[in-house]
Amino acid sequence: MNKVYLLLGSNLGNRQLFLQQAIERISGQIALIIEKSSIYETQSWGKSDAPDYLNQVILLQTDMPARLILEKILAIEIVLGRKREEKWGSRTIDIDILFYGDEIINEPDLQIPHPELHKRRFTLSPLNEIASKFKHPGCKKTIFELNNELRDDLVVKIYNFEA
Ligand code: PH2
Ligand code: MG
Ligand code: MG
Repeated sequence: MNKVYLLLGSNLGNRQLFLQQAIERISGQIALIIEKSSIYETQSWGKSDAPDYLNQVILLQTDMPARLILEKILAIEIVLGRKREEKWGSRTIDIDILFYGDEIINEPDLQIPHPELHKRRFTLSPLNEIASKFKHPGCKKTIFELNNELRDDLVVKIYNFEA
């Protein structure tokens, strides 16, 4: 079984509900979720005028091949109203594969580990909460180390739910 870490993100509509609906569909269609980080509210990275995101990292344990996981998450994104219009455009839901065990995959449409994860506080903060000892299979550093070396000034804070 592989440890698969996914990043969820939403900055349009009822953000918290989109994360919750993504989690329900992922656990029904891909694999049971072993662990979830807190939800973080994060400043938009790459596009400063976009609304703040909610981000969350989840851990699955599965033998499902990475490509099949990718197909399923793309289908879930579409069902939850994702429209792809511009790079880094606002979205109801984005689901990214961060790690697939210690595998390194480099294909045009599937790159694992996620090639930008070490540069982004909105990814490393939730990841560090549940996977600080996990070693990045490319650079061999732990998430804890990557998080300490990170230079990203965008604001990332734990989100306090409004009931
Ligand atoms: N996703 C992006 C681009 N920028 N910024 C934040 N805060 N959170 C994201 O999930 C995010 C982003 C591209 O996928
Ligand atoms: Mg993304
Ligand atoms: Mg994506």
